[in-house]
Amino acid sequence: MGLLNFWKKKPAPPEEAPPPVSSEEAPEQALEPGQDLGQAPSQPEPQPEAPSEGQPEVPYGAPAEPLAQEPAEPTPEEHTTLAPAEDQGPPPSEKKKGFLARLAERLGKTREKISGSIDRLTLGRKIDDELLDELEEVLVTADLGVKTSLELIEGLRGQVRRQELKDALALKAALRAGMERVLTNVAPVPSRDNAPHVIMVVGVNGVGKTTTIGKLANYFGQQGRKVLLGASDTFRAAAAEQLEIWAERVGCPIVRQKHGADPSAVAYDAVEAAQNRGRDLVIIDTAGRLHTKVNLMEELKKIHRVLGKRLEGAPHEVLLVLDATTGQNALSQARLFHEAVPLTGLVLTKLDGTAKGGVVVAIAEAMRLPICFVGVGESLDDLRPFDPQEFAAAIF
Ligand SMILES: Nc1nc2c(ncn2[C@@H]2O[C@H](COP(=O)(O)OP(=O)(O)OP(=O)(O)O)[C@@H](O)[C@H]2O)c(=O)[nH]1
Ligand SMILES: [Mg+2]
Repeated sequence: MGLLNFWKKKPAPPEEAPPPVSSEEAPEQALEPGQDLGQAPSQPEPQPEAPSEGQPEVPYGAPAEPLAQEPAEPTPEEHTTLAPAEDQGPPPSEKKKGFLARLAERLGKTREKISGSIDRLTLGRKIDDELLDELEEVLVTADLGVKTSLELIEGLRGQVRRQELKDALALKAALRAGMERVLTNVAPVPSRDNAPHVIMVVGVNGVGKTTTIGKLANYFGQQGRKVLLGASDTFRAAAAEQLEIWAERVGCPIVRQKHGADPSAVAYDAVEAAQNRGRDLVIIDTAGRLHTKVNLMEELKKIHRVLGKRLEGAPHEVLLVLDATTGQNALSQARLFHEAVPLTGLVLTKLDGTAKGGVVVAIAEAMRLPICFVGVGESLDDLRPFDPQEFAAAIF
């Protein structure tokens, strides 16, 4: 279990505060202190698409797709700076409770959709086959997907016939157990121990990639990991600046180049810089792209290849970020991204404020990919390793 274990690895002894990126250290071309500018990133391959000049006919996805969102700069939050451990607020147990409470609160719409509907459905009624048919409809509309819903309901039918599910409470408990089974039953990721460990983050426009990277850098930084960010979104204006703001908040270095630079070259540089500077975790941001745009998916493949040329086995993880509010569309995104670059895990963002949280279950089942993290808000600590039990508990 590489990925999931990787997240849980024993924290290294906390390093001294990593050098924050300052604007002096960050000239236009390559902002990484210690970056060897003279050493041009090797260009192991010809460049099929140069995002700088020949702009893709469709600007990385936005207009055609209703799900694309105008990405916003991260909002300043009270708890965005890495304070010394003592100032980090409540002890972990309380923190966990706090997050659980928040998760439950923010999954409110999904819970209302599923749990609330079961309450209404069962009110004064016998739990029988007919009721299960109606329940199936509820699950489908909560975006669990037809196949998953059908399987969950089929799993309940026997229990209903044996009259084991007498009331709404028992029905919910059985459904919750079924959901947990689906979510836990995902393919393991081959284990790897690497320095630096390279994570590439991909996804369509505005799903929350950059925000997630900021949160991930914070999460791993707090565990004593030496994170370095690579700004391979060289396409969208101000994308690198946005990532830089996160790097500053978290206090980790960033490698970037000028707008329009080859994203693969930035990725290459980032790994090289991490090796030179003893950073043990590199997270590469990429431009949002429509999963249906073949040339943009080719570019993603190229980044993937170039990373592998710089460091054997890299990227060790490819995380697809999915916006939970897009519901079933997330499934086709997952499929097409997985065809382009082998995904190792998923991150589901914006689980706050959507009634479509059920899509988590559908995707986990369909893709057999672990859901590594979920995002439930816009602040630095609104990201958590995904826990099936916790998730199912928050829904019911
Ligand atoms: N409510 C909520 N908002 C989120 C979450 N994650 C990200 N966002 C918001 O989603 C918007 C887009 O986030 P970005 O991180 O810029 O998304 P992106 O995928 O990097 O966007 P592009 O680089 O343009 O493709 C921002 O307004 C974020 O604050 C989340 O878990 N919950
Ligand atoms: Mg971004």
